[in-house]
Amino acid sequence: MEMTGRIAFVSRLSIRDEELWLQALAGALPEENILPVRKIASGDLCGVQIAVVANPDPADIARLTNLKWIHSVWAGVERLVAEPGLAALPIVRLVDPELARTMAEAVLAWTYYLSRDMPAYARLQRQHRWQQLPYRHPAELTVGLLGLGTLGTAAALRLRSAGFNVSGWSRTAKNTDRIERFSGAAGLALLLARADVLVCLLPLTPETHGLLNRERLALMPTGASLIHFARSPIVVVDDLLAALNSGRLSHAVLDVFDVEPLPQHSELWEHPKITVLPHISAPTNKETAAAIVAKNIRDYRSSGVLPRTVAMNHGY
Ligand code: NDP
Ligand code: OXD
Repeated sequence: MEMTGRIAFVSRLSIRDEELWLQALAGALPEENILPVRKIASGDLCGVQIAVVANPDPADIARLTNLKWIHSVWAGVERLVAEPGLAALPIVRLVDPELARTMAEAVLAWTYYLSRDMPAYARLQRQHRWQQLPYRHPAELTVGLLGLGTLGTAAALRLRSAGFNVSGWSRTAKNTDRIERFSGAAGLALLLARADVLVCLLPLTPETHGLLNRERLALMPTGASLIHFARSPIVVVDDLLAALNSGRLSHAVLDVFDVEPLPQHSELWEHPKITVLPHISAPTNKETAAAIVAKNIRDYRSSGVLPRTVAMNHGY
């Protein structure tokens, strides 16, 4: 096995953002030659064995005919997994404790936003109304976490430390201290029924696409809220709007959308029960991410063993 050769950076980012990534990667991996794919001479493309990618154009990856594996600097890899041309290539996704910390912070922040009734107080202020709503202690509320992976587990622990009750749902059944865990369709129904705040941190896969539809949203307690930080198609937006408009659900914090940036004409911008966030719940820290990519590539160079790869049969 040849353990040297160029590494291609393949992305559809702006030139500026691409430069920042290349700087961070060069700083973390000075012994490697990492170039944007467009700067690699066509005769040298066949020498590239590793691609570091951020929302890549599959056509660019197809030009790397001897690629051995792909390292995504994003945590969610649903587009790579769904790309037929890439099905045979091992994909490594970003697993970064700093990303998990940032996401856990966001989950706690927006859970407080809902539990301390900030959307209601903002409405009351606009109406010049002085009205005190009952205080709810965190221990009175249950947060249902869909997904208990790297990000979901960090969020669950942060919520527990803040005193919230936490129930989590994952594909495989596990035991975790102080977190009630569910799996399977029956488990999901039980979790939804007790979730005052539902937080979605699932990967987008064929199983999770459209998961939160009318029937499932109807299982949540009246007045419950949703925080969606994963991928838009997991929630059926029309069904969510119906649940908000009918008063079954009280509020939704959405960080992810079918089209990003959210188009100007979208009705979601003006909806009084929706908070629109521009995909900022967990911004990637380029330095910590580059250090993780560097470690994975160095380990591979020295041992020939790939880091943990995405399970293509499960889609995450
Ligand atoms: P992980 O792969 O570590 O965790 C995924 C979790 O979802 C696991 O607990 C897994 O179960 C569970 N899961 C997967 N499929 C199912 C299913 N069919 N039924 C029940 N549970 C399921 O992912 P991460 O925690 O790292 O990331 C989660 C997602 O967060 C990413 O895929 C991405 O879409 C999103 N994200 C969003 C960001 C943002 O800024 N908005 C930033 C980063 C990520 P099990 O434990 O059994 O495997
Ligand atoms: C994501 C990421 O998957 O930013 O959204 O890593």
